[in-house]
Amino acid sequence: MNALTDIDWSSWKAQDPATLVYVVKEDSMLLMRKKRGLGAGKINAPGGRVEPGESLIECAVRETQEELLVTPHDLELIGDNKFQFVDGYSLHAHVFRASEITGVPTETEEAIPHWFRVTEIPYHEMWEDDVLWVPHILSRTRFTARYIFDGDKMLDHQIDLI
Ligand code: 6U4
Repeated sequence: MNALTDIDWSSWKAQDPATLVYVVKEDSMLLMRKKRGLGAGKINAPGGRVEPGESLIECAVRETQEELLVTPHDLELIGDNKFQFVDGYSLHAHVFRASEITGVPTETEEAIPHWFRVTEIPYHEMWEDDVLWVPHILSRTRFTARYIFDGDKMLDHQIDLI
């Protein structure tokens, strides 16, 4: 499996539903350097796997609280990313934009927070796909996307605007 066409997407269901939360305030975006878990060492947004019985919004808020000790407000769903890994793992990450937080972003055991100007987002330190769709968060363009990854190498992708 190394191409999108190798998969029957109509019956695809991720092993793990997950969320990502991009806080955008004025001309800055709140990101973080991940210390552990999937994508450790990379710059990413707060987020993680949905727990049993939890809604997507509840997961998005909880993960942001756990990872950066802030509470995001006014969450808007902007897109969703279906990641199929060649080792069989799969993750469906629902992408939210938030326009407000309460609290001060603080380092935790999971991550170190960083504000970046939206013109200076460090795509070279992020997952390979992020450069393709993080701009849609900034423009509030809704999207749905599918990817094949081998580890952290993107083999194929398709992003559709909706
Ligand atoms: P545990 O250890 O289970 O508590 P958890 O925080 O639930 O960890 P995590 O952070 O290890 O999950 O991994 C899931 C996160 O990885 C999701 O929020 C999305 C992120 N992720 C995975 N592949 C990604 C990719 N290609 N691009 C991206 N984020 C990705 O931007």
